[in-house]
Amino acid sequence: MSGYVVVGTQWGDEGKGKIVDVLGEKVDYVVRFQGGNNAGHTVIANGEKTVLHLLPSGVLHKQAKCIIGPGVVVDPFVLLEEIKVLEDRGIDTSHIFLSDCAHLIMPYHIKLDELQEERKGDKKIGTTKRGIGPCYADKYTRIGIRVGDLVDWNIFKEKLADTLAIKNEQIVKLYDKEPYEYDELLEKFRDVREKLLPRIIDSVVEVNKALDEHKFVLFEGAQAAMLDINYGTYPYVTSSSPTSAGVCEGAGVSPKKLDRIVGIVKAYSTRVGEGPFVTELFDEDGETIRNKGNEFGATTGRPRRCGWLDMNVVRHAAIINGLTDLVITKIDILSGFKKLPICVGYDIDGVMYESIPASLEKVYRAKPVYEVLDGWDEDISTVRSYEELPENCKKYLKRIEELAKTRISIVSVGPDRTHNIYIN
Ligand code: 2SA
Ligand code: GDP
Ligand code: MG
Repeated sequence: MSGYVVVGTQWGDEGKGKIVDVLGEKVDYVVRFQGGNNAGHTVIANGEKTVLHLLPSGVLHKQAKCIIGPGVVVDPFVLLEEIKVLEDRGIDTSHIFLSDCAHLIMPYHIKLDELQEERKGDKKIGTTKRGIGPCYADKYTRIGIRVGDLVDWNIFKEKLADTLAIKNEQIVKLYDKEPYEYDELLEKFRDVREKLLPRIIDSVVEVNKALDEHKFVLFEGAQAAMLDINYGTYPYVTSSSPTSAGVCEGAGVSPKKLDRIVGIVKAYSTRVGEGPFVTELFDEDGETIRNKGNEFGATTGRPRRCGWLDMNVVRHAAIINGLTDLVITKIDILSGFKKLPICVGYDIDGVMYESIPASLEKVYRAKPVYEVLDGWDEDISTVRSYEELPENCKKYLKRIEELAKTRISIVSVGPDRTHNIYIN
């Protein structure tokens, strides 16, 4: 069995897409298990940049069957556009499949995401406005429409009628906006259905069979632990579980089948959207990181908030995911800083915390407790072996391993597929 999981350990944008693409060369399957097109996963191969939102980041490898799993929420219009963009570039897309259990993001979900954010005013979450929260809400309220419902047009027509009646009531009564026209909406889905039908599969059966046959299956997380609906900084989170537990739930796979759980750690912290961020920098160092690291949302283009590495966050992720390995990314961006503070705990009202308290108010009051390491000046983007790294860079990496109690197996020193140091 080879079930391999890649998850974000911070607030997303750690470089999961890059690492999934790198590992994707050797795998039989890449499976997304949660989130939707709120994700922006960047892959740079042969000098060409591809930003993926719904498609698994293994898509550039023809041998890797790419599955959008049961726990994902799917905007079918975005999916078809993403597939078209690849096809226009001459990339084969015949290996892309979609679970019949995945839920459909409907146009009214996107509208409601916008309206809910507007209504919250300065208490807004800072969502990507892709309809993610409202779609998951309908799933759990049991009025969602699933990809599999598209297979029988009569079932789809009936479900759309039932659900639209409820959604229109919300849109009109709560927000005083125009209702959606049933016929118009239905018509939009006629073409979508035709195009998606050949890609709809029972992914649970297929993925479990592959694991039983010892095929290599890579599960690709979107977002990250601190955005987890249960264990993140609620309510400033996304509406799914971007953790190894999310794989079991969102791909229909037993925990017994997960062999390695790889946490991607950016060498510093970023966050996009609202919510507490204990090590956030508001000074020149923050600006330097944002500019050097090109820290802008891969889906919305929003500037990402930047700060020092927070090991309380990474430790939290290591525990809830059961991480077996760490991959450190973007360490090249830290070259040139004289001093590199690492947050090793929070001081909250005089008490030292080495975990993330559930109370948001406590996290807002937390002061970072830093251990300050010496930096290095060398450009490390051409380094390909651990031994060649500057001594202070090795010390930084060693300290991360100690604090997370987890080994580092890859260090990424640039955005390209080839910019990696492998550690045995
Ligand atoms: P949502 O849209 O309901 O999931 O938003 C809820 C919170 O989750 C955050 N979130 C993200 N954070 C980092 N990266 C994400 N993907 C894009 C990227 C983001 C972008 O790769 O850069 O382009 O802005 C992502 N998706 C969701 C979001 O900011 C909210 O805090
Ligand atoms: P994801 O959401 O976790 O897949 O990450 P994103 O793609 O949203 O953001 C990561 C950004 O960092 C992308 O622009 C990547 O091309 C880039 N990147 C990934 N790894 C490295 C690295 O080691 N060094 C540098 N300089 N850039 C990297
Ligand atoms: Mg991203």
